[in-house]
Amino acid sequence: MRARWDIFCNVIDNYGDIGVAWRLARTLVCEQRQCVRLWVDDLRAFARIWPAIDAHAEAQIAEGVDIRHWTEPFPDAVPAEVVVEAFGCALPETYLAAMAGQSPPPVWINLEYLSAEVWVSEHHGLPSPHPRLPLTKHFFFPGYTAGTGGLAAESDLGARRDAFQQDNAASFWAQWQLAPPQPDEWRVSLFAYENFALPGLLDAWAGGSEAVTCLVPEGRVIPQLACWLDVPALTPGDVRERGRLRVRVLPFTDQDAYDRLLWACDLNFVRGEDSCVRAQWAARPLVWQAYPQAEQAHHAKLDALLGLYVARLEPAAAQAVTGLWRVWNGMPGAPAVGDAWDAWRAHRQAIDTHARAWPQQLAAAGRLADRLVEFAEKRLK
Ligand code: TRH
Repeated sequence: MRARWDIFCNVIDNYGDIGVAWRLARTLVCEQRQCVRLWVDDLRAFARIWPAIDAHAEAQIAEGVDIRHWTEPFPDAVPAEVVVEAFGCALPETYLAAMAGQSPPPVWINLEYLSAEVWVSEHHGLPSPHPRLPLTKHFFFPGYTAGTGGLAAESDLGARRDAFQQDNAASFWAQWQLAPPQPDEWRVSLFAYENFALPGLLDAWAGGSEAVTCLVPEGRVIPQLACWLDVPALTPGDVRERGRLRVRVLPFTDQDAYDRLLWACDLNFVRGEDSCVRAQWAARPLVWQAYPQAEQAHHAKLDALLGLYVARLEPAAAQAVTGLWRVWNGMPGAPAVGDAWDAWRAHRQAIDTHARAWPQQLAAAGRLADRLVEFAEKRLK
C-alpha cells in the first residue's frame, strides 16, 4: 500500500539525527514505494552527509524524497497519512491542529533512539494519547532483537558490501592516493568525539610492531589529533607519520562513501548510533564510542550492546573487546588503553571472524523501514 509520509527532523547537533532520518526516507521511497516528505530544520548539516542537498532551497527533491526546509512559522501543509517525528522533536502546533482535523487522523509515530537495552522491546509500540487533541502518538523503538522496530538497512546492503570486499577495494584506496594495504598493515578508520583515551591509543599504534594507517574523517576529534601530532591544524588530505603510525585526514563524505570506508578497513572506530550500526553491517571489527549523556546514561547503552555483541565470542576475546570498548568510553574499571589494545590485538583473529558472522545475527531484528511500514499499515486499515 502506497501511503503519504511526513518525517520531521530537528537537528540537535552532529549528524546522527539527520543521518537516520535521511536513510529512512530514502529506503521508504526506494524499497517500499512510499511517498515521503522530509522536513529538516538544518539543511547545512544535511548537506554534509548528502552533498547534493541545496542548503538554501525551501523545497527540493533528492533520491525521490520531497525535502522541505522546516521553518517557523510553519507553512500551511496538509498532513500526510503517516507522520513520523524523529527522536521526539515537537511537531509544529499548527501542523498538530491540522492532524487533529483529519478524518481519520494520521498514524503518528515517534521514532526513538536506538538502544540494545532490554526495556526497549517492552516499550516498543506503546500508545500515548495527546492530552488535548483527538490524536494518539506511538513510540517506535528501533532495536537489536525481534520484538523491536529493527535496524536501518537496505535489502541489498549485504550484497553490495560483499561485492566490494571481494573486489579487494583497490580502486577505493587509490582515491586517497593510498596503495592497497600491505600484509602486516592495519587500516583503521577513526570517527570519534573528543576522547581521553585517544593519546594513549595513538602512542600504542606509533610504538607498536605493525604498521597502522589511521583514516580520520574531518570532525570533532581533529583538534585533539593535531595536538598529539604537535601541529597547529589538520585539514583533509594531510598525512602525518609518527613511528609505525600514519595518519591521514579525509574529507567528510556522503553516507554511501562512508559505508565503503567502513567496508574497506580492518577496524572501525565509530560513534553515536548510525555509524555504529553501519560498522556492524560492515562485517569488520568495531569500537563504539556512545554519544555522551547526562549521568553517564550512555554507559548502560554501551554495556547492553556489548552484552549482545560478545555473547558468542570465546571468553578471552570477549574480554578483550569489552576492555577496549570500555576504556574508549572512559568507563570505571577499564584497563589502560595500551593494555586494552594489546589484549585486543592478541585476539584479533577471533574478533575478526566474529565480526564477519555478526550481520547474520543482526538480521534477526528485521529492517527498520519494513517494520515501520508494517506498523503504519496495520493502523491505516
Ligand atoms: O554524528 P553523530 O555523533 O550523531 C549523534 C548520535 O546519533 C546521537 O545519538 C545524537 O543524539 C546526537 O548525534 C545528536 O554519530 P552517528 O549517529 O554515527 O551519525 C553520523 C552520520 O554521519 C551517519 O549517518 C554517517 C554520516 N557520515 C557521513 O555521511 N560521512 C562521513 O564522512 C562520516 C564520518 C559520517
